[in-house]
Amino acid sequence: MTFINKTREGFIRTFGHEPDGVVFAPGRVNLIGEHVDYNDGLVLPMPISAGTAVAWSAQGGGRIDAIALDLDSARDAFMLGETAPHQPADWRSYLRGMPAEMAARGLAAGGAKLAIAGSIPRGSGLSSSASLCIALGRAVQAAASAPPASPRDLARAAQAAEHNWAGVHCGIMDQMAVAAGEAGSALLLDCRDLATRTVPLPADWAVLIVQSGVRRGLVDGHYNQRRRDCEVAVAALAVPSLREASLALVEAADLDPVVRRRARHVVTEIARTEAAVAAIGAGDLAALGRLFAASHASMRDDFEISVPAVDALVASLTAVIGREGGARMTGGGFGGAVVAVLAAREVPRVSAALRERYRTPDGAPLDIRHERAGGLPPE
Ligand code: GAF
Repeated sequence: MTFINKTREGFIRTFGHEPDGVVFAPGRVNLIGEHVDYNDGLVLPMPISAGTAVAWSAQGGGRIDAIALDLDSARDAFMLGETAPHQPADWRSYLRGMPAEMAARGLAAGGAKLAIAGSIPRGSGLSSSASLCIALGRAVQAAASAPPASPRDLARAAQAAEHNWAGVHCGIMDQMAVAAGEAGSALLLDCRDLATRTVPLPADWAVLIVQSGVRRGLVDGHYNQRRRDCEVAVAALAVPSLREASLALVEAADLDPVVRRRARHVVTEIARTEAAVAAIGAGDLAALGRLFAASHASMRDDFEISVPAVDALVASLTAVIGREGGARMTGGGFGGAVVAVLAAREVPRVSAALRERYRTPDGAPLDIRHERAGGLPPE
């Protein structure tokens, strides 16, 4: 049974009737451009086949009744406009926050019964929360019989739900990738003005997503601390944002050593993202591999967001891929998934060799997902 059908069946089991519809929003994997979205930088995420499905039916009176099918069938119910953030932050933060932030921006959100299911491993750096918010936004908008809002408007509401309802001061990359990305292609997003360009991957390339087995949460403070470090750098360098800072300026300025490393990561990562788009356009897997290696080293040494298990996985994957492609940690950091780009014909060999070389910290079987250039329908 497909994921969409399972969600529909869960709705029927819960509410006793057919839903009016089922919406889907993907997760995303970031190919390169990490922790630069909140510095007005360039990022290159790609939607993935795993995501969030929401079966919905409209109900009057502005009431929301929701079930999280794969979170022990946990329930939540509230009236639109009369709800407060859930403490501690969990899926209900997004359920309550997304319609509220939509309403705050003049986007229609109607009362609904909602059955929610997700296929993205949580805490893996693949944007399960942005996927949840965009899927919820599409569902409550459909329940209000409203025409679809623009991807930007939906993305901004979802970002505000993270900030104001879950306490994560994230950038806009994940929400834009999920709302505006095209399956099987990367999305070059300029976070200064939200301009987007679809960057198709060569059809004979593959993207692999491998779970390190270390779960992380963005709410644990590290993420917000990195953001504050960047703000300190911006103030000390007297630039509007780190997008406007050069590497020479960062190296010459009188900065605290930690702040200098953070700024150096951001400035060099933005340049690597531009170079990666050129490498993809030229079909140059070796050049892209070198950029991935430099990006991972920068996250490990300058931004200090990697962990030993992730470093070990990146090293193993890089070794088995060889020159034609590369691997790096993806997402907010401190665990989660690693992304690799390589020739599609190499996927069976690389997967088998990696299973020989890398053991997850708890000994669980290695989770390797293959995203094809050109895309696949939702799982
Ligand atoms: C998380 C955040 F939500 C994004 O905004 C981005 O900063 C990313 O970490 C790091 O690139 O996914």
